[in-house]
Amino acid sequence: MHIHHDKHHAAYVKNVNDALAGLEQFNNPPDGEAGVTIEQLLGQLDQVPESVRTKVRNNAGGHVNHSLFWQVMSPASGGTLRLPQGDLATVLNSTFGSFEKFIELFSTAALSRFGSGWVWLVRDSGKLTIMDTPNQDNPLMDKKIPILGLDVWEHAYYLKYQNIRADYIKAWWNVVNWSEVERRFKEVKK
Ligand code: MN3
Repeated sequence: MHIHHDKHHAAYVKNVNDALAGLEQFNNPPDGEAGVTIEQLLGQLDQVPESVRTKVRNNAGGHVNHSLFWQVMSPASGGTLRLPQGDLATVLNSTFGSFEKFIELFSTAALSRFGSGWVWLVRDSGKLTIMDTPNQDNPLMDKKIPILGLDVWEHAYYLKYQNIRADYIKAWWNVVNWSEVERRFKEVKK
């Protein structure tokens, strides 16, 4: 996770800054305008010049994805120590049948994602759904709001789990920070 953060995530940050460096509209908004957050940028990639659009998509996506990823994990916070509570628990149960069923469906999506990508729990038109994205795409590119995300690129697990993605996914549930997921769920309910 240290290498993942210090090398992989850092590279996305550097690359998106490089890609946006010459673009005044994303760096120096006119007086009185608030500018564009990196999350907003993901929803308006069509406004990025075509010459750097793919680079911005991949690296802004990489930054936003990993920023969420670190926040939805914490040591000894998940697993059986602390399960989702409150409204999130209620909605997970009503949407997926049970918490265990949600874990099973999310894990299957994570295992089935071919190649590099991510699996997400998203808010979509008032509902919670599981989706996956290729590369560093983020649900915000499709107007969906992620509240939980799992990196299933090989770089996320190869050093510790080699090619056994299933073991990585299983272990990851032990460090999911449900308090943070609940906080994000409340935010998108507003
Ligand atoms: Mn990664």
